[in-house]
Amino acid sequence: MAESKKEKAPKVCDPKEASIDLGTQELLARAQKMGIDTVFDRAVNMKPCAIGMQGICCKNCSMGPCRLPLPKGGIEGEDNRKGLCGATANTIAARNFIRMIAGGASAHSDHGRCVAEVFLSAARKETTAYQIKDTEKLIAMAPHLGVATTVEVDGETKDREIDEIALEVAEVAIREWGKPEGELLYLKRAPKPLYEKWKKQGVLPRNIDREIVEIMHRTHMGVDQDYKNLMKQGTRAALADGWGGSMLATDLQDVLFGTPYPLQSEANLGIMKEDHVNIIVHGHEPILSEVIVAVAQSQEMLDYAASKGAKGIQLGGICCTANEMLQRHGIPTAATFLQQELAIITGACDAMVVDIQCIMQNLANVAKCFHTKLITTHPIAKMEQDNVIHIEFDEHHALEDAKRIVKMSIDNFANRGADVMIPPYKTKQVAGFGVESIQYHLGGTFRGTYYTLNDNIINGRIRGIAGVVGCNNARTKHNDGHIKVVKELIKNDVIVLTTGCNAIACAMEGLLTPESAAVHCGPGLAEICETVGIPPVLHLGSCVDNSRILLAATEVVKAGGLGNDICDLPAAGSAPEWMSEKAISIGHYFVASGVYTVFGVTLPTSGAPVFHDYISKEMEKIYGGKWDLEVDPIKHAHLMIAHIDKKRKELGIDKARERVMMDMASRQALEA
Ligand code: BF8
Repeated sequence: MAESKKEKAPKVCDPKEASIDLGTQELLARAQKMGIDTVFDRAVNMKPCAIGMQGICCKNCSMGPCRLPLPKGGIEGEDNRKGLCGATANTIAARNFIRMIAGGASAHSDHGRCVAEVFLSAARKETTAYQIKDTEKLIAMAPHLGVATTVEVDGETKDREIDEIALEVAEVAIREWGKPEGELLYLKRAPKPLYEKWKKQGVLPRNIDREIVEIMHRTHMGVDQDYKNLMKQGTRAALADGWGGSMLATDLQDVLFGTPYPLQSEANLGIMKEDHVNIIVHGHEPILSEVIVAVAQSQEMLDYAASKGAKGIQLGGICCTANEMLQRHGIPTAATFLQQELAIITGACDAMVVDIQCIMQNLANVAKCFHTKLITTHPIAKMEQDNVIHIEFDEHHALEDAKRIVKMSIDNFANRGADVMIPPYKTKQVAGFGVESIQYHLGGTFRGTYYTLNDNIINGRIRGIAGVVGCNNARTKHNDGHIKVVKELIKNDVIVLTTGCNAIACAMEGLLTPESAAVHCGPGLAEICETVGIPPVLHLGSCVDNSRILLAATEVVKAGGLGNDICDLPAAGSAPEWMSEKAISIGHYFVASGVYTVFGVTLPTSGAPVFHDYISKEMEKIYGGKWDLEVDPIKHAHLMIAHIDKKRKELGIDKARERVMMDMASRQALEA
């Protein structure tokens, strides 16, 4: 009888198979004992849709969804698959792919827009919570927006008032989202041959919003039905992200909150403290977290916490908010994307304050099992569950909002249950690198340039440069791909620039310390790290800070000896555990900037082999960069190393690993 049938209990994950991190394993076991499901368990119970995963399900009109499964043995001869309207597998996969670019580019760029709006308020002095902090960076970025930093007075050149520069920068920057004509101003920061390539291909973005809107139009039923033409628009929007929205977000944040500089901190859930009020800030925009940091460190709040029996206030970050608070203030990193539910499962999280992006809705369900206050703060990111508190954050009353949030967290300290379990694992990390600090560290005391870095690449101590970035994905073992790829690269003398959740994974593994070089690096890279005192993996910040990698690569090109364009460099990109649309946008602006870019897990293109070949083979002929997919982390790293070696050979430096310091004359000879 139906009633007597027992409901099958959902399966749970094997914690040891789910993550390489001990603390994560212990908290997963605790969650399972308490009957609380996490993303790791849900991944075991829900299989991904095989057709969607391959990129060949079209739901852009209500005659569908049309599904075009790829036959098991592949396709012999002509591919006759088509949807009701006749859309081919290539059209469908390309449309889906560029809609992902649109999603990612809009997330990064809307974040940038919010920063630009706050920047404008600060420049107009409409808010006291934010001020222009880094005037040097302001002066450095202004010319790229066509803003003069000097003024002629009676035939004499004088410095312009900082307030005046800030206001004009704010006004010009904000127009980049919607100006009616022209092209994005930052595109000219790219090496000239790259800019010319984009121009020739007709992919120079006009303004940020327009390129995203045009993707939505072109992928509407019955518009663009040529995968190459669709990818052209995907390229425009991705470039509008990397060299537009993201780059503006990074620059404006640096001017408002300070350009990061290397500092020491800690990482992993073990940073939470049983006798402190634990406030976890999660999301992406530093607009909120900057003020929370200031308020939580104020004497007023520390006294208030003490009055409630707490020894202090421990702030911790998750996802890219973690990276933002870390790189400017040394606030410890609590967790990667996949550990967010676990931060609450410690039982010690008095408040989790979230803004935008990468926030799982299940946090609300987990918070219901504990005393944790889950606070949403952004008008565009609310949750339907009734235990979620919404405190809308606004730059005009930022201090009051932050005080209310911190006070609420302190008041909640007393409501903690007895059963607290903070895993005792945390590691030291050095973070806060950027274009400016790499120049300082690797440029030598007197030079302050990229010459020394280039010399060491040319002489082979450093074999090449890798940008390893991106998310966690519950379909693959947490942090396993990140760590194996990065360790294999540094073992082979490839220096790694990292951002996002890869940076957090590396921090948790102890790879962001100078000492790790002696343990994990090949002899050349180990020697450099030891001499200069840097880690072999340089943490460049959050996902919008991937723009720092683009600019660092441009500086390497400018320093000479390694070709004329980013695609000439012995460099490669990687996202071993990606999951977000933002990763597709990032991947594509790297590819379109000339970088060979390898993704792990899966690519939503495998169901359309012709389209897949287009982005993973043909595209290299157009932009110098291309996509690739490799699930095995060691093979993944070796694809990157093989590409780096190919570039070394093309540059004529493949035999240069005998480590001779290059002077200017030898560098010029190489270029000739
Ligand atoms: O923007 S790496 S999981 S946190 S999307 Fe999200 Fe991915 Fe983490 Fe930052 Ni980036």
